Amino acid sequence: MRLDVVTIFPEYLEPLNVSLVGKARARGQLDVRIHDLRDWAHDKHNTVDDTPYGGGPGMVMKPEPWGEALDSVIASGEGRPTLVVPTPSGKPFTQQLAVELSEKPWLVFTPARYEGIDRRVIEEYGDRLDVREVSIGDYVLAGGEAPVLVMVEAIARLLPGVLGNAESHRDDSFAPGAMADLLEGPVYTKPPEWRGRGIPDVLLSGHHGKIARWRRDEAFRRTVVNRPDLIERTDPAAFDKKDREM
Ligand code: 6GU
Repeated sequence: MRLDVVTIFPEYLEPLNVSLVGKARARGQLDVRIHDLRDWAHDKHNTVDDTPYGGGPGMVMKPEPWGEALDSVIASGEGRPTLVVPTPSGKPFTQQLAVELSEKPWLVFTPARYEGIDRRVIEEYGDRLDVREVSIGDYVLAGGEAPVLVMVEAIARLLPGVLGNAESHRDDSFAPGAMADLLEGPVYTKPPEWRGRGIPDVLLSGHHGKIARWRRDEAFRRTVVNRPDLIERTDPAAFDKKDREM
């Protein structure tokens, strides 16, 4: 998969050199290209923002540098990328969207600072490309760079061969399947006693059926406490008798 990011803070994307995403790049599973938007701002001060029409606080990112940047990035590859526009006004970034985006060959991210990008840029590329305006949650960040880091990590770990073990995302919270819409439960490792605290006996029992039941109960309990909205939106048929007794 190819990923391009156009930003006024290329150094903000340096974490993409590290850990899972960094290793996927080193292995050639991900081709990540970071671009400085100011390379396409041609005045003396490399200006990329201006005051909003209609007044109001803050600044708006000018359309011309974005247009030149995106034309250049698009022309540098084969076919049409999917354009991912991070904005608190976008549709929610969910595991389902991460899966969908992980199946695309080429994504271009346009993290903005200030009050966002001149609307005409989104309209212009919306006529030519699949454009997704996406928010990572109900809070406001100063710019889209941190959301790009979040989205790229969520997408990259879904690519074939990026996670060590092919089973590693089967039980993820929000993964489709038997535990759909339940959060993951607690996990334990050695030592068997730490500061007077032991391990639930069932995990030491070797009884796989009982362990699976315990994990489901813990997942259910955690979901009721932390995310009752997930229980509400789930088809009651997804729950069994034991769940209902909890
Ligand atoms: Cl994608 N951008 C900004 N600036 N703030 C956000 C966001 C995105 N998602 C949630 N808050």
